[in-house]
Amino acid sequence: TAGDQQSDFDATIAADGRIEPRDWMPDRYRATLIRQIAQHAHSEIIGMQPEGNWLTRAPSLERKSILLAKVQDEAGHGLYLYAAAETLGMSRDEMLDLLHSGGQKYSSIFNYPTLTWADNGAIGWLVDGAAIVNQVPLCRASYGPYARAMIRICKEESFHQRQGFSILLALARGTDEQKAMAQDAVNRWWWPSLMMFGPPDGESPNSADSMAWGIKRFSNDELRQRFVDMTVPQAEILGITLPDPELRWDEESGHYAFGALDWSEFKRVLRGDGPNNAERVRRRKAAHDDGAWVREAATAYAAKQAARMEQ
Ligand code: FAQ
Repeated sequence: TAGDQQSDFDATIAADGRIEPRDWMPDRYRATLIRQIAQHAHSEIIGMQPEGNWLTRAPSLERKSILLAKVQDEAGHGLYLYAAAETLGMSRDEMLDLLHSGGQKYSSIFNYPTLTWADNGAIGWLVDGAAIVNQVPLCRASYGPYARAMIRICKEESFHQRQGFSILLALARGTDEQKAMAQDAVNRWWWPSLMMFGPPDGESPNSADSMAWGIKRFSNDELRQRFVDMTVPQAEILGITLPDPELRWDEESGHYAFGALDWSEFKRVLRGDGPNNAERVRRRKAAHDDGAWVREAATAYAAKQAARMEQ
């Protein structure tokens, strides 16, 4: 009965077990997972654009091959995540249509431009750094396919974070111009990277359910604080200043205190009004349209193989 199904589900969640695709689950649990996993997948593939912009201009062959591998990893993450979301019953075509029409979101962070080479360092260090802090707890999310995808993604993200740090470290040890370039990139990416964790806890409508269902394990503000605590000592090693005059160690709480985020900017970017929203979506649609022949060829090939198997 429906009551038995609900109590099985509740017992699995209470025991910190995993819900698998064929298990019964409440409609709202399914819907929130589709929302979050699709948004996450979209972020990975839209997130290829800012750094993809620098592939042809990387300063050395080594940096170029590292960046190429990193951007390809993001495509791979998108694929694992779309596959995980598909197990919940929404097709990839449908998710991509929703991305293109604005019916599903992608992370605010990818609506900012990459103006200099140092931006690739700031993205790796701060954006991938924030992604790791947010995603390590998701390796224990209650939905099996999502949690398993996250394990591999997190391993790759640590390489991404290290390569970003390495770019900034090289610049920070370089000429005055290179140091200034690194500082400028960090100045521009710091606050947007803090916004990746989502709105403050008091204004996070999805958190209560997601915490009760074991999808989220920590709140938006808790993870934001964890990221700040982790990043400040790394900035000291780089000799780079984080652009927050209120940033200071707070003995009492055992954490770094930091200044207020400009949530009106976050809302503006979510509404589609960030510096690069229009360009990101336009390029995504163009790439999708240009790839139509590949999808057609792959579908025709699969049909031919299937017909052969039947003979
Ligand atoms: N951007 O109620 P909450 C990466 C939306 S890392 C845009 O707190 P929730 C790696 C939220 O969806 C980036 N929208 O929501 C990489 C909701 O709207 P909705 C991707 C945001 O879900 C690095 C509304 O605000 N990572 O790609 C943002 O409980 C370098 C209210 O918020 C993930 O997606 C935002 N920053 O918590 C790739 C991680 N924040 O959906 C390439 C998985 C909030 O009701 C290069 N996701 N919103 O219309 C999560 O952990 C959660 O979804 C949160 C938001 C924590 C992001």
